[in-house]
Amino acid sequence: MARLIFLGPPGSGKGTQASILSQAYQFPHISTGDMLRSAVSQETELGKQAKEYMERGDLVPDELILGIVRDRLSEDDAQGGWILDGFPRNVEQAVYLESLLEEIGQSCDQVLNLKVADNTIVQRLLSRGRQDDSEDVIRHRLQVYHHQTAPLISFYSDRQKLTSIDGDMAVEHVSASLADVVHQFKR
Ligand code: B4P
Repeated sequence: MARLIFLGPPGSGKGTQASILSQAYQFPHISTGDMLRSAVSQETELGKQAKEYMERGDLVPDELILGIVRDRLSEDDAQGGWILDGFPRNVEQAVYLESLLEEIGQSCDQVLNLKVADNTIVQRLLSRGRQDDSEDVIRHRLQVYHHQTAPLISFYSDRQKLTSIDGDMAVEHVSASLADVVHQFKR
């Protein structure tokens, strides 16, 4: 088992790589972005509240996201390990996660930080073409990342939990680098 967190700018390949690792090791892939997009498409109360933030490229408010992560981590399939993709996204979420994990007797094994340059990200996301992938929104999401999410690099580095990986390689090369790291932490 392993408990892993993916960190990185939007479009760095967190979802792509978390999905590959999840299939290889049979840990659930918990993506807050996927959970939010599903809530938006099903027009749930959460989705209605999250929609405008996501369309602008802002983080949705913490009070909308913390409860769904708590509920998801308490499900049966998450007791044997998990891969968190897109959470935490700011220091408040990281502090919340730390105390939640302590409360449920778990801890994160390693934080995998995917490094990709901003200009590469803009090109990647423009070609993906999701609803929140227009150039203005992508640039705003990058600003949000640098201000709110990038401080988590030192947060987890201070806790000796961080491994940074070059995400600007072909998908299979990034996966191979990640597999080498995960191998050390898998129990
Ligand atoms: P996310 O769903 O987390 O989206 P993302 O950051 O854009 O994607 P990711 O890094 O996973 O990239 P992917 O693998 O798809 O968030 C979307 C929105 O939800 C946020 O803006 C926010 O509003 C909200 N949200 C989510 N979590 C939140 C939280 N905790 N708190 C508050 N708000 C939250 O890859 C992108 C593209 O690159 C794909 O097309 C892929 O095919 C391609 N790609 C991947 N790897 C590649 C490689 N090595 N080379 C070339 N292309 C590659």
